[in-house]
Amino acid sequence: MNAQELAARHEAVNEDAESYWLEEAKRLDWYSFPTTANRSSFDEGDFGIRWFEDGELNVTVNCLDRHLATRGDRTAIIFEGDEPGEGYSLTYAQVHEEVCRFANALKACGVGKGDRVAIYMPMIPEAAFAMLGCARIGAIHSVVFGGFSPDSLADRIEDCGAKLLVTADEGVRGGKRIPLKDNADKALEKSPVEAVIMVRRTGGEVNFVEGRDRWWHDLREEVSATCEPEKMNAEDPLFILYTSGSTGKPKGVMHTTGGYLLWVTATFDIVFGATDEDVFWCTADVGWVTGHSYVVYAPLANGATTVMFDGVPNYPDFGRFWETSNRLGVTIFYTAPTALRALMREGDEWVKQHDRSQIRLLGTVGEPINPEAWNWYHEVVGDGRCEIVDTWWQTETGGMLITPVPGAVKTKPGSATLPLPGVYTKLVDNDGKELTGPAEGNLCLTQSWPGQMRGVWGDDERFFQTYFTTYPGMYFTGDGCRRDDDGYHWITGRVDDVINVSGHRMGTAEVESALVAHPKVAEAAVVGMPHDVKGQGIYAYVTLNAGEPESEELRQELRQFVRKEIGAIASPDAIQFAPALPKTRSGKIMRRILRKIAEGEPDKVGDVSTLAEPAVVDALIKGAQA
Ligand code: 6R9
Repeated sequence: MNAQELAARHEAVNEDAESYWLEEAKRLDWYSFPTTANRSSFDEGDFGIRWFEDGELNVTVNCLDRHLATRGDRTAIIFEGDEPGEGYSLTYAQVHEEVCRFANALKACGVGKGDRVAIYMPMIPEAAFAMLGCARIGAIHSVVFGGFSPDSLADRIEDCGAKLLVTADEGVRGGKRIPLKDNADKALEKSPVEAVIMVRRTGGEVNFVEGRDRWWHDLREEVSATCEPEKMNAEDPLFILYTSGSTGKPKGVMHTTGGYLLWVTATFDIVFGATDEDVFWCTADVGWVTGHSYVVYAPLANGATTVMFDGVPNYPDFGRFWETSNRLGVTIFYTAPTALRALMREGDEWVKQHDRSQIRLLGTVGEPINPEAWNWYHEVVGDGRCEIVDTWWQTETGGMLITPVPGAVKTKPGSATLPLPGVYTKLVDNDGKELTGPAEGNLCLTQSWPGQMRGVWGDDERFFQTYFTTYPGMYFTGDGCRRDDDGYHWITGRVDDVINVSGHRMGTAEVESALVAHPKVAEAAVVGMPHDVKGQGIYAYVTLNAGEPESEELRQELRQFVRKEIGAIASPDAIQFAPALPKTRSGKIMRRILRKIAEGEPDKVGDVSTLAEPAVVDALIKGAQA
């Protein structure tokens, strides 16, 4: 897209948003085309997010059926396993058949419209079949990242009331096996489901519960290869995806059918512009929103070829991304800054060994990209040839909101640049006062967009409370942002109690509650710390029970404990034993102080006079682990 075309879009949506969105809605096939677009309000009195509310469609018809006539033989999914070259391709016709079969298998297990299905899977095509199989029949999927612990899986199954779980015998990552079914069995002891569909991935030995568990390969043979799609209202739920927030347990972010699909379809087209010549590789796992939107839904809705990668960037060596890109003919590559930083420090040779001349566009997502990593991506990976799109968005936003549009927006290393058409940002100070011109503040969105989340599963109040009360009348992203002279946006990171570890969100409250569950721990406070590769690491201050000796072994034990409670991504990078935590006289932990110490800037702790015991701070500074 060129600058004029992009400007025309901005102008059109600014002038008459209703018409613009109804025109955009033509990107999709509807049973019943919507007569209205936006019917949303961020205000307390008539709060609600609604788009295309009288439209009817089915997501899988858009992702699969409508391509069959013209591109049934075109590759839809290229699967690349953990071992280089372990994989295969599937055409649109093949994926269509597998999805119909999966949908019928779900039905055979008693799943119907509106039922919830939990998916705990490796990055194999069956994960996409399961997601799309749900969408075919109007069931609501909730994918749980395969790296999460049995307890985390159990919590999510229980919260959404899943009727069925889709899993695999084992996963394989970096040559190591991951006991998915064992984990699932443990989770199901706590939160049972009626039925389990298990995909054979490794053939490893697993427990099988008669009457509850079914093998996918058996079920697949028993069911028909055709399945009538369910007509869904645009506002019927499509999926729930749990994500961490400032407080409490992860919340079930709910997305619906019409608005979400339109948003991911349009943004994929505008930003990546994939044509029949392209092979698109987004390295995210389907356990995260990036995997939902840009591995599965958006590429397929656009009839593109998408890569599903079940491995890691450093296996069998640090050249994996570039070796595989070359072998599969990848032209558009989309990954997280943390992966780039990890590869960058291994040296350029791993990149240069492999021909990358077919790659035309590079993207990043998940966290701020530091200019060094951006430049390395641009110069070394892209040979200075490819544009880079630094795409800012969130689980809550469904798809990209602030990003360069190739050909139309000049990039600056480290900036996500400008909002897409129909996205309206505002920076405010902590009192909610609008900041104009170049400024740094809290990033808010003043108007709804089709891909916006519709609610927190099972807790309507929490949706409004979490996002719309800090700055009334606006959606608060939880991110800080600097806007420069050109109006470019530079995301500075989370300003709430969310830590972004390797592009994955962790709530400090979650890690704290895991730590205090340990019998030797009296109290814990968790903050983010700068980390060269992960972006942010987890820094935990732990107060032990009286008389409990501090030791390196206990540190290790606590790390393991959190890993077991939540998953490896939550394991603290640093643990400081703290005889006491800095608290106000009313007992509130002063996180600002803990953050500064963890950031290695103890001289910036600021005013400590309101603390109940100011001397605590000196003790903490002496014991800092940074
Ligand atoms: C898509 C995704 C959302 C948080 C978000 C922000 C950070 C994402 C970013 C970025 C700077 C970018 N984030 N993309 N920060 N530049 N291009 O990552 O969703 O897992 O919900 O995380 O990630 O802090 O608020 P999610």
